[in-house]
Amino acid sequence: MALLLLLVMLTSCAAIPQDLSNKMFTFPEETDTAHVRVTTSRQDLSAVTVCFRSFTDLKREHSLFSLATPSAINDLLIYKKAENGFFYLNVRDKWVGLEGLAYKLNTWHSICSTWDATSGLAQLWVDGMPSSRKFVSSGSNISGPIIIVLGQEQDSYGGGFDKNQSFVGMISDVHMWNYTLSPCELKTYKISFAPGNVLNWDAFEFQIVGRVLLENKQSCD
Ligand SMILES: *[C@@H]1O[C@H](CO)[C@@H](O)[C@H](O)[C@H]1NC(C)=O
Ligand SMILES: *[C@@H]1O[C@H](CO)[C@@H](O)[C@H](O)[C@H]1NC(C)=O
Ligand SMILES: *[C@@H]1O[C@H](CO)[C@@H](O)[C@H](O)[C@H]1NC(C)=O
Ligand SMILES: [Ca+2]
Repeated sequence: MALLLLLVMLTSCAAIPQDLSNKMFTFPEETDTAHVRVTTSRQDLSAVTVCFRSFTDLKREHSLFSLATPSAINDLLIYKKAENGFFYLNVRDKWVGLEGLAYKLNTWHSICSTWDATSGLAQLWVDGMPSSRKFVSSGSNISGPIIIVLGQEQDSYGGGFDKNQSFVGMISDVHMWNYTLSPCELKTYKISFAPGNVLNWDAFEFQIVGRVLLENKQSCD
């Protein structure tokens, strides 16, 4: 009975939302294991916006945001290719390449991505600058139980990690909405935004696996 109670407490602890204002996840080394698993109970998204901030010195390709469902491993994947300014955006296991988005090393970047199932168009915003709007996938929702992974790229549902695609650096201010934010909101995400209604950094449900640290953001004032 006591064991059962402990188990119940442990599982519910993992699911208690935490206010991460002024915090960041630090991914301090290259592994094929360390990651943050983020939880949402949403199961049917006909449109989506994801925004976050990240900092890295990786010159190689790396995953920034990996969302899988049982029916589509790359149901929403934001992936930086090695070439300067080049990203892959995957939705529903389809992908497009987006060129010319300035991505300096050792700088905090504000990255947002939108997609909607009606038009099938996706767009990436880096520091308030938009990519071209490109067709990825239309007509079906992101549906089924969602696993979101920060720090690794999923090749299977919740796993299949490759250290050559892992993220090393810091990630903060992760928000997700079930609609596309307006261009004005995306342009100014750097400065201000309303909290996400699918993922909210101020009430964030997550589990850390391996060497990932939840730290205060660094500032000198
Ligand atoms: C897609 O999601 C929307 C919003 O949740 C829902 O109203 C709609 O029925 C879904 N479409 C399909 C084909 O499941
Ligand atoms: C990772 O990259 C290194 C260097 O390019 C390569 O030798 C190795 O085979 C890669 N590992 C995997 C699992 O792809
Ligand atoms: C988004 O989620 C809200 C609940 O937070 C719901 O009321 C709304 O209908 C959803 N919108 C779409 C487009 O599915
Ligand atoms: Ca992979």
